[in-house]
Amino acid sequence: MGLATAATSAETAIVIALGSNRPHGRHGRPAEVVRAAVKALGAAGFQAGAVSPILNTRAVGPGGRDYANAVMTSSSALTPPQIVAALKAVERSFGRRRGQRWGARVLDLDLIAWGGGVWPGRLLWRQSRGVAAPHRSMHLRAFVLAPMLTVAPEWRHPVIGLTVRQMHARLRNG
Ligand code: PH2
Ligand code: MG
Ligand code: MG
Repeated sequence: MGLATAATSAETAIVIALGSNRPHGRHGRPAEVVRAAVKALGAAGFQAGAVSPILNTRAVGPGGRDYANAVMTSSSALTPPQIVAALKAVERSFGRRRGQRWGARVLDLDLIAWGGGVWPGRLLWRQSRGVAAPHRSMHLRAFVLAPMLTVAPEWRHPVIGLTVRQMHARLRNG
């Protein structure tokens, strides 16, 4: 499936993106929040395979503070909706509340890739509005592709057909 993570046969290699652009009362600055989140994800059943460097990135979208962004590989036997529910529980444990505006969040955890799988299926992937894997806009986001280049450069997007390396190059070349 193109990820370096060792997965048992019942499990699928996954990629999770981490982002923070607000300090946390206990963990501190966004980069420390991301580091703490990798540990919390391990405790929640998503043991880290490879973790990218934590990059400082300009906020995309409504003006906000810079983000600390990273991605990590893991593996899971859960379905994407179950994985996303578990990620939301970790976000809540870091104090994230629904309704926070887009530009400011103490912790954002997104499911980016679910092996070579497509959820909820190839025919529905583009238009469905619920959980999707791969993440619907991962191929457009440098703050996902740049860290992913360091841990899963050869992962191939099962709908778009390009590797992370190719998607990243395409972004840069406009
Ligand atoms: N996440 C967003 C919106 N904008 N910008 C950066 N640089 N990094 C993010 O993780 C990010 C963002 C919504 O999830
Ligand atoms: Mg996000
Ligand atoms: Mg999110």
